[in-house]
Parts: sequence; structure tokens; C-alpha cells
Amino acid sequence: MITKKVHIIGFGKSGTAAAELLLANGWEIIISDDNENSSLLEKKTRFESLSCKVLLGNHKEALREDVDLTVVSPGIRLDSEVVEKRRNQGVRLIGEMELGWEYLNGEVAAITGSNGKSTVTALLGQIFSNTGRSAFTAGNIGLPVCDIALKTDEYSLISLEVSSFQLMSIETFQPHVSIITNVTPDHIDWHGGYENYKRAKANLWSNQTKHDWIVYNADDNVTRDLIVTANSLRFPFSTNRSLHQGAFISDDKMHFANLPGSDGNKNVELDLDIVKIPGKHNQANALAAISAALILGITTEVISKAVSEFEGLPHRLEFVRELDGVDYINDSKATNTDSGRVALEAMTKPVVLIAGGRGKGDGYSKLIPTARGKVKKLVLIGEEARQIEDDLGKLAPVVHRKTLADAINEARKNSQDGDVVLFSPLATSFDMFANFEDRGDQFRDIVMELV
Ligand code: UMA
Ligand code: ADP
Repeated sequence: MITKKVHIIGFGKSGTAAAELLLANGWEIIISDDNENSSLLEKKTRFESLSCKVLLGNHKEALREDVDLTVVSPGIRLDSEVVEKRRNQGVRLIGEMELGWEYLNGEVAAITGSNGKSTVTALLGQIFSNTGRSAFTAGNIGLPVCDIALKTDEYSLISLEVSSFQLMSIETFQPHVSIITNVTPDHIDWHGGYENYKRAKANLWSNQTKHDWIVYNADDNVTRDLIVTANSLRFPFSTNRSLHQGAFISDDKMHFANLPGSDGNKNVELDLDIVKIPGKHNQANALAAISAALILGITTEVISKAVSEFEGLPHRLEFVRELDGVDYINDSKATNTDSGRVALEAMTKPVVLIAGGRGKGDGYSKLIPTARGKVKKLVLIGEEARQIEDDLGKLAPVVHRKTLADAINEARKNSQDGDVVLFSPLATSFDMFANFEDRGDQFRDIVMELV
């Protein structure tokens, strides 16, 4: 057997999982990473003992190796020098998602969108788990697809979150059901414009055929325009209006009209109150996940039980505690304006909003109609504090604070019985924290320590 050689770019979660998968399949592995920190050095030792070549600090030396394949981690730009060089060498270049796909078995439902991806992926994953079949929840939600690929078989059910970054480097990836939750400006800086971002999202269904399905948000004009390119069968969902074929809400019920079945189309109804996660946006998320499950033939009994047991993910409108009659809510995953908008829509009490972080370049004025009359005080932190004040400062008094702890204390001082302190940052965490989980964990810890 001729051994094939691969260059894996990036030694994070994706690169590590890709290396393990290809090692198990007899490939010779070269991994490179721009960084050289202690956790990478530790991993380097482990992988070198498995005969991999690990080159840290830059990609230069790795580029001297002739290889048959290059696997790119999603965080590596496709216009970066290392990727350009491999492309110019004529080496096949794929992302980790594509690699995992090529080894994956079973039925795949893949979820993308600007917001709601992880919630829909987790909910659908919970439904899949309740079927008793081998079930996996993976992808951008935190578990690389290469980590699960070799564990799947033809009966597996896989709920896969796919980011716009991952969608830039697929080739043959073809989920049987694709779901798109919504499209609003996000990662604009990364993609170099909204059009490029939308084009990346549309790759989700680029290989689907008329035997596959696309479940999409009919309430979102941008999504509706985008899915016109899909060859797949369409199943829209809406929280605003009835649909001839699709999922919608009416009379406190979720309706799934004209679902495909082996003996003709059928209708299914489920009580809306089985959805425990708050806000209208989460009703939309539930419609999306349930539609995919029904298309895949999962019974309403299994679905109802899983949905009613699903309490949502941490850091997404997570209720932390009540103190002095004030609710404290951790929405650290709200890293863009639209996720902040739905958070405010879901609030029924006056809001002291803690926001700020690293901006993504899309501005905050879109929040004005929802925030007007609801936000009573803005407590701002991080790099975007000035920009948020410029865009929203007319709505409510503004105060700036340097640390999250000071911001929480300020919010407490400005809130009273019947209010809510909402931490929806509207921006990423990377200016002050390791990631959104770290930011949300710190918020929760500080709030729990308030006396
Ligand atoms: N690196 C370089 N050069 C670069 C950039 C990065 O060498 O120019 C190296 C870093 O030093 C690091 C490694 O690449 O060692 C990190 O690779 P990565 O950024 O691709 O991250 P992974 O650890 O592989 O995690 C990725 C996703 N990260 C990104 O897309 C940025 C994770 O999504 C995902 O959970 C994981 O794969 C498993 O599939 C995170 C994310 O922030 C949560 N996603 C974005 C989002 O949700 O908005 C898209
Ligand atoms: P993603 O994985 O796309 O970032 P999450 O489910 O993790 O989505 O939610 C991210 C943020 O967006 C959270 O603040 C959450 O409250 C909000 N959110 C969840 N679902 C939706 C939706 N359908 N539309 C808009 N915002 C949403």
C-alpha cells in the first residue's frame, strides 16, 4: 500500500481530530500551527510519539513537504499565505468538515444560520438521542465531525452544526436535510462583506438534490432569497403565518402541514407549550428542529418528550438567579445585533442591559425599535462601548465600566424589584475573555457571589 501524506493546517480541535482520523486510516501526517503555546507543545509530544510531524510557530517548514492533501481548520483564512501556497502547488485542499463527511455514515441533518444554530443542533440532537439509535451532535457546536465520523454507521442520526467558515471549504458535503435558521450580518469582517458571507451559507445545500430537503425560515426575506438556488425539496417554517406545506404556529399549536410520508403527505400537530425555551425565536428554533425530525421519520412521541425536556443551552438567555426581585440573565452567546434583538423581544420586564465586547462591524442601530421604552439603562464594557453608545445612547442613560464585575455592580445599583439585568453583549468576547463560555461563566460566578 502506498502511504499518502497530508498537511493539516491548524492544531486546534479540528486539526487534532483530522489528524486522528487520518492516522487511523494509515496516512502520514504533518501538522502546522502559527502558535507555539504550552497546550500545543503538550499535544505535539503526544502526536510525535504517534509518528506525526508537528511544526509550531509558523507554516513555512511544513510547506517544504510534498503532500497529497491539505486539510484546513475553519479558523484559517482561505486567502492566507499558507493556503495560497498549497493551492498554487496544485494540492487538493479541503476543510475538516469535508474530510469528516467523507468518512461519515448515517443520516445527516446539517444546521446553519446567523443565530440559533447551536440551539437547533442541540435540540435535534436530543430528539435523535431519544430514538434509541446511535445519535451524534457535532460540528461547530464544539465537537469536530472528524471526531465522530468513524463511530457512525448506516443507522446513525447526526445533528451537525455548520458555520460559514466551515462552508467555505466543502466539496461533496451533502446533508440529507439542511436547515437554515436566518441570515443577518455576522462575521462580515472575516468574509470581507455581506455578499460573501451569504454565499458561504448557501454552500450548505449546493450539493443537495431533489431527494434531499431544505428546512428554512420563511419569515426571513434574506433566507428566502438565498434558498432559491436549492435543488432540494423545501419545507419552510414561520412563527407569523400559516403555510400550505411547512411548519407554523396557530391556536397555541405547532402545525406541520403536508409532511412527506411513505403513504402520501400528512399533517402533524403538537402543543406549543412543550417548548420550554423562552422567546418567539426559540419557537422558530423548535419548528426547525421538529420539521427535520419529522422529515426523517421520527415519531411524535419521541419528539414531544425530547422537546419538553430540552431546557436550552448555557449562555443563551440562561436564567442565573433572582436577587432583590431582579432577574439576572446570561446571554453571553449574543455576539451580534440580531441575537440581542431577540433577547430584548423575549424580555417582559424593564431591562438594564450590559453590553460590549469586540465588534463585528455591523453596527447596532437595528436594535433601536426593540430597545426603545424597554431598556432603562445601558452599562457598556469593552472595545465596542463607544460605538454602542453612538448608536444606542439616545435610548437610555449610558455608563461605561472597565471590568465585568464593575458593570454588574453598576447594573445592580440601577435596577429595582421587577427589573431584569440582561447580559447580551452584542459583540464577541475576545477583547476581554478567552471565549463566550469564559465570559458567560464569569458573569454567572460574579452574579452568584452578589450578597
Ligand atoms: N491558527 C493558525 N493560524 C491562523 C489561525 C489559527 O495557525 O491564522 C491556529 C491556532 O493557533 C489554533 C488553531 O489554528 O491552534 C485553531 O483552529 P480553529 O480556529 O479552526 O479552531 P478549532 O479549535 O479547530 O475550532 C473550530 C471552530 N473554530 C472556528 O471556526 C474559529 C469551533 O467553532 C468549532 O467548535 C470546532 O472547530 C469544532 O468543529 C468555534 C467558533 O467560534 C466555537 N466558531 C465560529 C462561530 O460559531 O461564530 C465560526
Ligand atoms: P449560534 O450557534 O448560531 O450562535 P445559538 O443557538 O448559540 O446560535 O444562539 C446564539 C445567540 O442567538 C443567543 O444569544 C440566542 O439567545 C440567540 N438566538 C437563538 N436562536 C435565535 C434565532 N432563531 N434568532 C435570533 N437569535 C437567536
